[in-house]
Amino acid sequence: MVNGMHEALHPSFREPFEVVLQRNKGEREFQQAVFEVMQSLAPIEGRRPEYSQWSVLQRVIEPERQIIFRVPWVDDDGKVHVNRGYRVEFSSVLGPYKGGLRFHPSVNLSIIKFLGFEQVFKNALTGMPIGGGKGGSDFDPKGRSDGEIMRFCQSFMTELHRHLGEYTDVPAGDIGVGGRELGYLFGQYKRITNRYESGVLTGKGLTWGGSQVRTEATGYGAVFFTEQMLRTRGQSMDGKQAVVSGSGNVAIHAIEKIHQLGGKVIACSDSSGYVVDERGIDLELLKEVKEVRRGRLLEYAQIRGNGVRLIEDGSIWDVPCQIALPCATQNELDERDAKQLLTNGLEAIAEGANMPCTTEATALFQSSDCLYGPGKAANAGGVATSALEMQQNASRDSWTFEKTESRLQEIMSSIHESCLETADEYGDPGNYVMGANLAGYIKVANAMVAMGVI
Ligand code: NDP
Ligand code: 2IT
Repeated sequence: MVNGMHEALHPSFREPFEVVLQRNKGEREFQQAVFEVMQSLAPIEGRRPEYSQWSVLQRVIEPERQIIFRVPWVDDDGKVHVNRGYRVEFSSVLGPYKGGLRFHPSVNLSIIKFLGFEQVFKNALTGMPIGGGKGGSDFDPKGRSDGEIMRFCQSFMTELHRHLGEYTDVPAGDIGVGGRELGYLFGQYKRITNRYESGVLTGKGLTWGGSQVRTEATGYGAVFFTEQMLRTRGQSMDGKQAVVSGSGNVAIHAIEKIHQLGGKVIACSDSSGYVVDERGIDLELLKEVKEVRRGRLLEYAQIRGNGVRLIEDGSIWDVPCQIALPCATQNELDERDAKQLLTNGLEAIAEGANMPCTTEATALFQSSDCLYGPGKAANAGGVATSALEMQQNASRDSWTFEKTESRLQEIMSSIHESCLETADEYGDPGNYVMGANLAGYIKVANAMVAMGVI
């Protein structure tokens, strides 16, 4: 997809991009993520000579360290399985490597690198002292018992622990890694190191070092960001019809916040299909099906009744809405979907997931009148609240839900402001993609220049 797109880049970035293609052959997602950032950098060319003098771009596209390891574990029947574990420590220029762990059968080095690369700039945008990294495994948690999940997490951490530390690398959750997995991971880290090092992982349970609002933060933050975008046009979420893809951690809490703000979410999805519920998604039922039973959306449709059914083939983006929040996975929304959404009167889209829109869909949204909040800005609330969790751990404090949520709101407003100010300053007002990429990049690049060639 990215091959042959050099022309879309400023001439000074064509050679570094060629290096990315050659050095990371076949890593489509990573190439796509780098291309998107490079596309946004044209306006600083010539304005920051120290960046080219110190080869900032050439250094920032190469991870500081990439770790790949074997994860052997035994299932309930005594059978041995071998998975592959990853941790890509991308940049520690603004703080310890920080970013989630993803357990999903599709995980490969390209996916972990794209996520780690985006994390660097997202984390910079939050204004918190955190670098960027990402990890995970091609382990498929679906259908596995608690015992199997625990043994897998213990084996994974047995290797990963030597690379972690509250000042070194601080993982959290992502797809397939939530409270249960983080508990097993933290337990094993504590056991191996004989240290109660709370700050080594975020997304912990509330009784053992976790922060209020971390569970809700990514979804809530994405909706706060959407609300901020709508406000620039004198509008709000109140009375809007929304579609949210996914039905995991991010989607559930995005739906919750949209409903709190007076909007109505009429569709959500999982990998088996999507449901349309014109009365508005019943959040209690969705939580029961997804979080308690760890079931499929089919169960939601069956219990909800009243004509709600699971649509197995087709695209959730065909459902007409004013607000769209893709909260499932990368490249889940393509050019056709974007066209359909725009034809149906889409007013705003914010990326709860990381890189959910293809390059072509992104271009279409940017050339339209629709408000478009890119993931690095819109879903930064999760990692920002992780940084608040680290802050509470470091001071052995714990804040109330209200205080933490209001800090999250402030951070999302400041990210929103910083995107708009940067887009203004560099000559493309209202371009949140350019604003987010540039604001994050400049912060990272300035620190890299200050620290010399390392
Ligand atoms: P969860 O595992 O809780 O939920 C993921 C949801 O997306 C599930 O409904 C899942 O369906 C669906 N999904 C995942 N992969 C696919 C796929 N390949 N095809 C179709 N559906 C898929 O993960 P999260 O909610 O935590 O993460 C969702 C997105 O948000 C990811 O892109 C993640 O990187 C991003 N994100 C997460 C943050 C966090 O704090 N958790 C922070 C910032 C971004 P099924 O269950 O059927 O697989
Ligand atoms: O993509 C992301 O920002 C996350 N999965 C959250 C990372 C974190 O460290 O909280």
